[in-house]
Amino acid sequence: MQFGPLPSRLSSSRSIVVLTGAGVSAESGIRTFRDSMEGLWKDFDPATLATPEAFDNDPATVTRWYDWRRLGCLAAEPNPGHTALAAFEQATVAKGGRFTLLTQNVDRLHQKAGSQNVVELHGSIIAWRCTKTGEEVTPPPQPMKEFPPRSARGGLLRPNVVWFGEMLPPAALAAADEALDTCDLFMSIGTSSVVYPAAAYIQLARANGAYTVEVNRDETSITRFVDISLRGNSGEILPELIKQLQE
Ligand code: BV8
Repeated sequence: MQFGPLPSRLSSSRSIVVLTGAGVSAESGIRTFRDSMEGLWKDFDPATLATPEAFDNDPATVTRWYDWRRLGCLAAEPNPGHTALAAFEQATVAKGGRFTLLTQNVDRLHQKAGSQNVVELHGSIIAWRCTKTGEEVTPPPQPMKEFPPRSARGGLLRPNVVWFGEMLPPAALAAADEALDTCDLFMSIGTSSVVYPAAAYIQLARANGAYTVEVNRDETSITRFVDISLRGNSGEILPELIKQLQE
């Protein structure tokens, strides 16, 4: 694959922000949200499942759906795209650079692949929390036995994800803003860029003069704003691109 001046641009960047979405985990067998064919939202309406109101109205159905997705995430393995991003971070930090991985994904595959500085903008489906005490728990890697599940203190357990209408974790927002303020390279990978505030990060990066790159199988609403948009699967493009950094 030919990437023109991009490998040297990535190699010379000193403060890198990468934003990932469900597309990065697609080649690990985890369904994306908005893909017309097999996307999660094709079979499930997010408004009826990924909101606090949905949980309040029908906690059994919502937690059953999340436990099904949780088990899929636990069974999944990082793909070459995840591994390439971990190698890119390592190479950047080894040269004294900064690398921040902002992910909208809740599957923790970036961490499984070895990425270190990961900011979970939308929380994690692997961790759950008691709605009574706020205590965080990590359920065992087996199907839950009751829906809705309850904590030892008797409170309902919910996934530690950020639902629509919920604030993102303040620490995640602060980390994202701080990294975006100083980045000289911003990469948006495998996201349809429709969910805010993450969808606005490209504009923040551009306003700060960062060089912007998109890697996506399809065109998105930000394709026209980036300096270069690479069309294809991130699990194929990223390993090839990162290999050329090291040549
Ligand atoms: C909030 C967790 C304050 C749960 C999710 C303006 C400002 C602020 C908020 C809003 C605003 N306008 C509207 C809002 C409200 C809302 C929002 O953005 N709505 C959208 C629909 C318009 N935002 C919120 O509610 C956020 N909260 O801002 O709080 C507030 C509150 C109320 C009102 C105002 C402000 C909370 C948002 C988080 C919601 N939680 N998930 C769960 O997992 O169930 S969102 C969900 O969508 C996922 O987290 C996911 O990360 C996110 C984005 O989806 P993508 O990751 O992009 O996935 P998608 O399928 O869409 O796209 C995949 C892409 O990959 C595609 O482009 C595809 O072509 C590509 N692809 C596929 N395969 C590959 C590939 N690319 C490369 N290689 C491949 N192999």
